[in-house]
Amino acid sequence: MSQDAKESREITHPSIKDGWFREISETICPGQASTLKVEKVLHHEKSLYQDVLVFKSTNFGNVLVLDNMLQCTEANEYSYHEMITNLAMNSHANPKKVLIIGGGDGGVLREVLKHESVEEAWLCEIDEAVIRVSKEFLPGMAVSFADPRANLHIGDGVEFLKKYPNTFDVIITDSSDPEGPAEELFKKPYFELLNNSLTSKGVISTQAESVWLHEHIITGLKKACSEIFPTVAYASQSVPFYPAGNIGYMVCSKNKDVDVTKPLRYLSEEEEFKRYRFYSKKLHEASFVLPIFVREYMDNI
Ligand code: SPM
Repeated sequence: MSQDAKESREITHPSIKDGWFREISETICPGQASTLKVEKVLHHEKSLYQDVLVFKSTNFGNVLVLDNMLQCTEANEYSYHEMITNLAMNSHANPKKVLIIGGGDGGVLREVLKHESVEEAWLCEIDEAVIRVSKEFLPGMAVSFADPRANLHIGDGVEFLKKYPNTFDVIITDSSDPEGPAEELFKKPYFELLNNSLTSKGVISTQAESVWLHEHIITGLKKACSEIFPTVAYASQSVPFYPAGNIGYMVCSKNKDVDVTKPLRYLSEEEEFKRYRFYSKKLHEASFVLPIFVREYMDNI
């Protein structure tokens, strides 16, 4: 085959059929599949850790998919990244040193560095491929890797945490689902390490799946966190690109006197409109108000 023919050959992927990407997982979203219409596959590789796919969707910009599970769409990623970041950042009085575990696409890093108090932001991502493809295909998310306050470590989050006790004011875990490389990030020993790496009034947030689909994951996380942190609360939001249109976060603080459901720091409404497209003080507070069926399985843990 000539070089020209090779270059023009279309990339295909098993999760794409008849021009539609389908996210199917009998363990993470049993009996339900999210679909997005594909304009063009931009990149596919098997990295050291996972299957990495990027495609251009017809309506939602470029899309990152890891191990067949959709991570974010360019058009709406801000909804997830603003919430997972600011629920934690604004529950700390003065976050100077921040760590992101995972988050190789750079979306959380971008949001963390919007805070003037931040002197250093570290990002520990196990898979260099995620960072590399995000810089190429998701530039609006990867924009902050060039910030002088950003420090990048390619490696295992658990091993990284062991080396940095009592170091970070805020740690945000922006992981994929609890299968494959992220499995350990949903277990109690991981939260013990987070607790150990936080400064005295430190705060964490971690992606904690959907109230509609993942009762077993959420209750497991709440139990583990409640055995370690004096302050634990679950927040939930609507999101267009995850199954059931919903995603949640476990937010915990080492400070027993802080109420993470009410931000310690916030902007005027005018400033919020300049800085954010989704998060606001009001939405911070509202995201912790949970439906009765969720309180039934979570309140007594
Ligand atoms: N920075 C974006 C990374 C996204 N983190 C993944 C969140 C996964 C949510 N689970 C959805 C359930 C089905 N995949």
